[in-house]
Amino acid sequence: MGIVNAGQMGVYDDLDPALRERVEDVVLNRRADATERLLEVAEAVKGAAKDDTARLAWRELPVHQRLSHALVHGITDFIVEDTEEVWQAIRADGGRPLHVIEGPLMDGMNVVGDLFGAGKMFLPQVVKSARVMKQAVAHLLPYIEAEKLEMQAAGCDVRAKGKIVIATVKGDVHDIGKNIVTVVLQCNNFEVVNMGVMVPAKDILAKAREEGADIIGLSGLITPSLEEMQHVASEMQRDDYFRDRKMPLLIGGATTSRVHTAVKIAPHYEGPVVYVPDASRSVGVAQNLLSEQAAAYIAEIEADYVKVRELHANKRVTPLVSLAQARANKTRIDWTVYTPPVPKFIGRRVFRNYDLAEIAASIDWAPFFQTWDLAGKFPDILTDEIVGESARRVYSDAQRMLKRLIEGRWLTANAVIGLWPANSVNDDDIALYADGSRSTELMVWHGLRQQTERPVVGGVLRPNRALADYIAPKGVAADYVGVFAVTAGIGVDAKEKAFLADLDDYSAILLKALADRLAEGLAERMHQRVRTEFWAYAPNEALSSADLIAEKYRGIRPAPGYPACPEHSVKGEMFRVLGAADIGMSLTESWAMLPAASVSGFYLAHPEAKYFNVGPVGNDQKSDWECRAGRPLESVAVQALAPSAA
Ligand code: B12
Repeated sequence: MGIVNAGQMGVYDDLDPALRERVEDVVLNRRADATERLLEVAEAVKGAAKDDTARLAWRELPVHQRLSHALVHGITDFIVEDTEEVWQAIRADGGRPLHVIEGPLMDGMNVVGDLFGAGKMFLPQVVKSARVMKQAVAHLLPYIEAEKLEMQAAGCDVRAKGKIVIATVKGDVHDIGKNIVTVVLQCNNFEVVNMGVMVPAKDILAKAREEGADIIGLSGLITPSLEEMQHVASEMQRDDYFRDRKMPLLIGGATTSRVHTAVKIAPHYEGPVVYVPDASRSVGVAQNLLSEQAAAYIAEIEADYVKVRELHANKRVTPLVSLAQARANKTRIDWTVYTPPVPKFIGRRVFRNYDLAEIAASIDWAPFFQTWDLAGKFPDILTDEIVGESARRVYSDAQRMLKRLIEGRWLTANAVIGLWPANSVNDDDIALYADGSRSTELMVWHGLRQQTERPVVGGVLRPNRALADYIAPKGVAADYVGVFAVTAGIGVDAKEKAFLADLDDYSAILLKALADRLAEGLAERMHQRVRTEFWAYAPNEALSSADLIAEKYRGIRPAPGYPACPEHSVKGEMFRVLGAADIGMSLTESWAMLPAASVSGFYLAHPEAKYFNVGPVGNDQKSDWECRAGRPLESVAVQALAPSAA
């Protein structure tokens, strides 16, 4: 028989696995020496119980300090009872439920804000604090609603401080950054209406109007979203509701920048358009825009953007060579001494329900910390003097969630790869063929070539590269390429919803960050298997995780959108030949992939294949590409040819 103290029950999954195993051995009578083995670890656990008492010493503090402690440390365990206690005290003094928020809760959040502003607290902790705040506010909501009804009946104004409608633009599916910004703004007392992803301009404007928003915020991860942001700005200009109010427009997300905002977006709208580089900056910007000194702040931003535009206009145009010259200076590869390796199979292969534990072993953790705005290399970041503690905590939370995610099969990971005969054609393109006869084209990947003047290094002129350079030209040798699409995002939405229903943004963001890591991990693992098993041009490759992350292997896996192949629309053809729909993947009108935690690309096997930046291309290349591909070349930097190359 066992006696359970319900007040001391922990989360089963959170138990130390070694202790849990020994307890289970006793409970389930799994081995003869189970009792002795449990006693062996009992002493250490007893110590931990003592530590717990110390850990809970803050519970002896006055309730206001307890709230502050809970907020700063992100502890939700007692938040409802403490909030209720404060509310009862405030009510007894004739106060309002809002005073609990504006008083002790905001005091606590101000401590959080100050620590964050001073660089003594980092994003993961702030999002955890926000979770505490949200739960406290949720507890107060019924009281606030009841009071609102009473006040409305008495004709009072119950409008909140500042309201921001925020959305990821049409065609884009990424929302971690936007969700982080939402949480940070909310815990600084802004009301945020988060519209989610893939939101068309007209819906954003309709919502902003309906909600009586003060500010609109847009987010986007991939380059096609930049054009959509311009479109939203133009639509705000066309609509006198926004134009007359000069409602501010905030711009954020991985591909956005101050220069792009100043040069490409702001000119489309008379109201203030402000680029916000990260979540920590969003509060100051929103506060400034809604403050009494807003006019001066806006004038400052506008003056800055005028300067940015001038600098941009006067920027020395990067000298370009003509496309013909660039082609004449392609990567020199001696095809007579190279025999392209032949894949073990030709065609596509589908991998459903990929083992999540196997993928987890291929995770590169460095970008995970970037998500949380923690700068540093992994694993050194864990012992970093400044962000180390924060990094360790969020990493340990991630490890714990990853374990639960794997054991509970929260997500489904699928992959599809294809290995096909291929040759470079028309200098810059890569044609994929259905079979070894190379008579039926499956698809053509229309490539872009570097057109900037190349430097001379060690007496040698650097080539004007295109990825097609690494594939044997048609008629020269029988070469091959691979194509892949992987996702680890199936199931994310349902689980995220559950976390959000629990007012747990921290876990929702953590989950998405893990799904992204798993997608990248699966891409890494499939590439490794292609090199060693399926194409098998490196069957004996034996690299450490660090060497794999440092890409010390032969071959590359360029992904459309990356600098060597910035053109996104090829994903349409890739998805068709791969039959990516079979594994639950699809594309939006801007070529973003669904689910969001997905990666797609090509495999090139030549030992000299490397990543590079295509950079700006000339109008001659643009028209040549459009002629070859039969569609417009969008979202790629195009500039007029320099006079010398004309
Ligand atoms: C991690 C990552 C991924 C993850 C997912 C990222 C995610 N969930 O957002 C995975 C691995 C899934 C991925 C996939 C792809 N990626 Co990626 N990815 C990155 C990477 C390395 C980091 C992005 C990130 O998560 N940053 C952390 C988050 C928190 O930052 P954030 O979103 O920018 O948000 C912050 C600020 O921007 C700001 N903010 C954001 N929104 C808003 C909104 C408002 C109103 C405000 C005020 C502020 C604000 O505050 C946030 C918090 O501080 C970047 C490179 C880089 N260094 O940026 C490439 C990058 C964004 N990816 C890129 C590409 C091309 C892709 C793929 C298309 C590649 C492919 N073919 O498979 C796919 C697309 C996936 C899809 N579903 O369509 C390119 C995009 C460039 C382009 N030309 O389009 C980048 C820039 C890499 C590069 N150098 O080329 N990617």
